[in-house]
Amino acid sequence: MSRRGAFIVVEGLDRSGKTTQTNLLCEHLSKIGDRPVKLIKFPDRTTPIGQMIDNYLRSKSELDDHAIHLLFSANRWEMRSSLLQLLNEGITVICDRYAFSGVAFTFAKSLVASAPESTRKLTYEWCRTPDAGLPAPDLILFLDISAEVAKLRGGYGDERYEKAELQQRVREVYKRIQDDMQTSGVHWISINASHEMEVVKQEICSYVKDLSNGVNEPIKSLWL
Ligand code: 2DT
Repeated sequence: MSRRGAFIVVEGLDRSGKTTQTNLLCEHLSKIGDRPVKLIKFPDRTTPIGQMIDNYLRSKSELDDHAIHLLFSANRWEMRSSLLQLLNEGITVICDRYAFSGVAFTFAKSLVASAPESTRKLTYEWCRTPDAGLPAPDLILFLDISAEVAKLRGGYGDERYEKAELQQRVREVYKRIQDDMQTSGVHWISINASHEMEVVKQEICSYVKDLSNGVNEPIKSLWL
């Protein structure tokens, strides 16, 4: 039987160069691999759920922190069957943000001192639960950057989560997720994204070679 496509997730903080690197990675894998490569992104703002998320992120609507967390997860669940189909057709899938962003951002909100009481009571486990059972990636590339370097890159944009304190918390939660993933044997690679674009690209490319011609193992599920 032919090999299924690899599922590669790129995670990272704002200003880490995630979008640029994701595009470069797609180009690279299309060149070196023997199969098509597709780039997907979460949140997928094009669906009705995605539009609710988009309105929330652009502060056009208000939602309880639990409710928006569940919408982000629902936005992944609504893509589950098409994602599995792509992988089973042998297509390599690069995914810009996934369930790890879900946990990192929502749990980070609970650590911010000014958060509402109900948000401060959110637990790490509660944040993970809605995504349990989704397809697990074969590789997670985490683009790491400090708050100081992010600031030097021109500060944050206008969206709701682009604030220095929250981003600092998000980074801490990503580290916790990274530790959990490593103990469960998931392939999580942390990349210093404060280097030049080309240097970061080369490092990323060095980790994906084995995945460029597909994968022989079955697709696993979150959280392993
Ligand atoms: P982009 O700037 O990459 O479009 O992300 N987010 C994302 C969450 O809070 N939970 C999630 O599950 C996902 C996928 C991260 C928009 C913002 O949405 C946040 C930044």
